[in-house]
Amino acid sequence: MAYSFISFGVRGRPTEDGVPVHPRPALQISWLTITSILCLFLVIWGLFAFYQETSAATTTNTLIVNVTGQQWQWTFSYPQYNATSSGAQVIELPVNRPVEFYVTSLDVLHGFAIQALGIRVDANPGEVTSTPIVTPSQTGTYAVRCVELCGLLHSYMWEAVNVVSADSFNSWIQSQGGHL
Ligand SMILES: [Cu+2]
Repeated sequence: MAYSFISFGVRGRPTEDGVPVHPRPALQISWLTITSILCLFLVIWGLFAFYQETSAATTTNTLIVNVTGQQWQWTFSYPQYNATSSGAQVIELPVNRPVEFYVTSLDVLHGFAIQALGIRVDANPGEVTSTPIVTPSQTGTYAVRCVELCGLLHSYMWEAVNVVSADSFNSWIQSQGGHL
């Protein structure tokens, strides 16, 4: 752009028409070819990285958490442990273990988000949507929020997530009625 401004710029009112543009097939074809190859390269690279991540995740012991939104609370269940946490206002996740959320809704559209883990997905009635697999790497307390305006008490539709050590998680799961 800078080059064009300097070498082709005209000050004031132009007095004559610019040079007509002639087709340059060699330039057009090479431009299309080069940009197509670049795009293809990025697509193939992206797909390769995506599948690599997906297959790596399925071989580890991913924790599955089912999430159900309803006006105006979240219910979490841990199917691998037969544990359910309903209206508890706090759930736990083990640190350094991959986790995948399966999200749905009982009534209206809700939005399930844990900002600290980079998770944000719609909770649709009648549909189950899975999130990307994430691995919490630091213990601490984070927030689960509803990020779709879903009615009167929407702003109260949040819970805390405690990311804890594996031992604490195991005892918490048992306190929720789960079996290890
Ligand atoms: Cu909601």
